[in-house]
Amino acid sequence: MTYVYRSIALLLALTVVASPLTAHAEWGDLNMPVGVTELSKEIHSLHMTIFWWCVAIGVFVFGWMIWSLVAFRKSQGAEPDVTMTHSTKAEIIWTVIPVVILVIMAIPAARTLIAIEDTRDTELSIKVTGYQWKWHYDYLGKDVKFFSKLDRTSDETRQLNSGLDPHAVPDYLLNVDNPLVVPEDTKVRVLLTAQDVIHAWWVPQFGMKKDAIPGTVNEIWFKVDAGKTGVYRGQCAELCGRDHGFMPIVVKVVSKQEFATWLAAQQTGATPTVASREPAPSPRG
Ligand SMILES: [Cu+2]
Repeated sequence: MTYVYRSIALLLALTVVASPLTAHAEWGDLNMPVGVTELSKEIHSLHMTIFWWCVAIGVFVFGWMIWSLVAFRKSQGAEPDVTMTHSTKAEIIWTVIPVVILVIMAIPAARTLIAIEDTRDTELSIKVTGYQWKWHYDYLGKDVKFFSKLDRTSDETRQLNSGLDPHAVPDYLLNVDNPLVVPEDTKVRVLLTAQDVIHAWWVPQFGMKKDAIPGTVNEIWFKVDAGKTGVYRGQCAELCGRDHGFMPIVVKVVSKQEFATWLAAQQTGATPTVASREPAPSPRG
């Protein structure tokens, strides 16, 4: 047994040595963010459920393995069993148990997948079109549409030999001229498509990411929790050419009241954001 105690002591010593290295890191930062939407929370909770299942399986399998290695070592006079070459009973057990575990895991996973695809009862639909290299937002049925592209300051600064200091630009390369504005506590359906090549609309805090493909309409939805107003940022997440890294996404989540005011202002053209129009159709049609 001295060997076992020595091993435990070594493990403890290693933990003590390693702890100052990890003390700085916020443990929560290592995990997937919870996000600010109904779906992102559901996805996070599924992720945690499966994570703890995996931890339990890992502890069981490695625990049993390590115990077997230690308890039945040669120095303790363990004799190998050379007669056992096949056991139908063992095979059935180690097949049935994992199958049962997978089926149990599939239940919450299927529930979440169904929720992700459920776009019923949406209160607002926005068509998002990816362009090289900007986004176009169209509030369906609201007569509000505009382009959203990298903000001018970032764009000027990023040019080769611009002589401008990127550190002096707030939210460098992460800001746009016209952010997408959506109300909190509202189920918003996003219809994704693209004009030229494949892009992907991704705001990590919203939990969902999907490709925007020319000739195809993909759907995602999000419902930002009440009280989670603010600015959320994202990126194009599908390599779409030279300026793929320069077409950020900014979503401004506001109260329902503020959204109604903003929408009305857009409709009457009171602010310049509606001035950006769709480009003329390409010669190919
Ligand atoms: Cu893109």
